[in-house]
Amino acid sequence: MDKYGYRFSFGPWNIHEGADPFGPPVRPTWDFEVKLSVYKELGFDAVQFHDDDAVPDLNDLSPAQIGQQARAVRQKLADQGLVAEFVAPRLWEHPKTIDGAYTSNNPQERSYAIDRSKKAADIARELGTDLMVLWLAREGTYMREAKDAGRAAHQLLEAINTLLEYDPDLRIAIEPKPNEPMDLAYIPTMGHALALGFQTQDPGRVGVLMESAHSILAGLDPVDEISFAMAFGKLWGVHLNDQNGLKFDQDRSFGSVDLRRAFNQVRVLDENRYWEVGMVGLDVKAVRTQPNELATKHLRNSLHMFLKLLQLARSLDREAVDELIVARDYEELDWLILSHLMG
Ligand code: GLO
Ligand code: MG
Repeated sequence: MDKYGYRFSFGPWNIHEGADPFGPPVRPTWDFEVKLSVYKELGFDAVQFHDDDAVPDLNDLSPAQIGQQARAVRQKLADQGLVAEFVAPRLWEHPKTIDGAYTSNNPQERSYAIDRSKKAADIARELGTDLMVLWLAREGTYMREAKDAGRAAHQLLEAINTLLEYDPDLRIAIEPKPNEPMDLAYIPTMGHALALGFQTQDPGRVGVLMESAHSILAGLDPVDEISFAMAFGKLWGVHLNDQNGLKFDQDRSFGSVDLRRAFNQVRVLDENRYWEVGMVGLDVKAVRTQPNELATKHLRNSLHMFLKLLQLARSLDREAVDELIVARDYEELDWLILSHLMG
């Protein structure tokens, strides 16, 4: 399979048991090793980690034990010819993160969040990656009066500065999302994430990760979110997927809802030579109805969709597009793109 220099990744959570808020798991849990064994055959190169995907129960372990377990995982990756893309501190499941992590109203809970993130940075180093992704899951409110958005911005800034200081080699990519699990999140869009990054003490080490469904949930176009971040050299990761309207975060297979929107995401990534800066992460979930033994097809479909759309992006008649732009004949341009996509 020719991947044109692109590298692809997903996280262990993308092979999942199908539970939703209204029903229990419908598929058995796959052992981590079993998950690792399917990456290569599906065409993937790298693994995305939550800190505890790599080191389960890390809160109960000493730094030495954490290091030892992380090194064992690195060996398992190497055995499969894989690498780690990033590590993300899981700051949304522990009782101490109920009211948020870095923006909790309780100072002890805020310091738990910082300590946990430092451990995630240690794990990233052991796994051989310098990238941390911050999905700020619970940094927001259900009740607006419960917190102060200005104070929250400073708390987030302080947390990121602390991590940058803690590990001088670490790069941080902020993954914005407007809602879910919170009613309203403090870092809902690329603009917010970039603004925060530029205010830190070392802006060169803070970038963003764009997830298609999150942009769509914010009422924005993922294509422009990609372009905006790339205009400043800040797009260090993507979570390509799809989303059918404004509802719960669906993590549908890439391109399965809106082909043209997916085509344009691939087109702008490629026009900006994304393969030189980051991996193509696919944050997709198999629908609940999928039988266990067929529960990786969403990953296969998403990767193949990217490659097919890449061919379409590269075979687009650019001269014809430019002529139509000069003539301001955007209806003809519309038809040219649709005809190109329909083949
Ligand atoms: C959820 C997020 C989540 C993150 C992952 C890495 O909506 O997309 O899947 O990407 O936890 O931080
Ligand atoms: Mg994501």
